[in-house]
Amino acid sequence: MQRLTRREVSALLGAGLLAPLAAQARAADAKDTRDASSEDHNAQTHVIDIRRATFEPGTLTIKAGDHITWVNHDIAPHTATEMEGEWDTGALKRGETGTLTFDTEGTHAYYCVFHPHMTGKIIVTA
Ligand SMILES: [Cu+2]
Repeated sequence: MQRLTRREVSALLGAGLLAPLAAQARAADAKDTRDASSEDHNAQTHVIDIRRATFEPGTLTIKAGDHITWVNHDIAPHTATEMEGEWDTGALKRGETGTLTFDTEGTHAYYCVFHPHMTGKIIVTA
């Protein structure tokens, strides 16, 4: 079980390492690409767009080991935060991205801490 902690995500944001991931995630959207930075075989990066205070798609099914990149297109800052705070992208300003890896099967409900009516669901399969 290896999820990025909030501190690790913040570290990535601080190092400016997440911006290039957005472009990488776009490419991964269209085709199956291997992620050289991961030890997982065939791990994919999925993109969830945040637009008009909505997570798109609202429900996403992925495989264990896959990555998800949230991209905020809104002027307002948003977060993707697990309901009980188990994981968190931190605040994403307009144009910023946050990427997390999901290694364990299960269903994750999440929301935006700034706009609690914004909710989404991630289903991680084996
Ligand atoms: Cu929000």
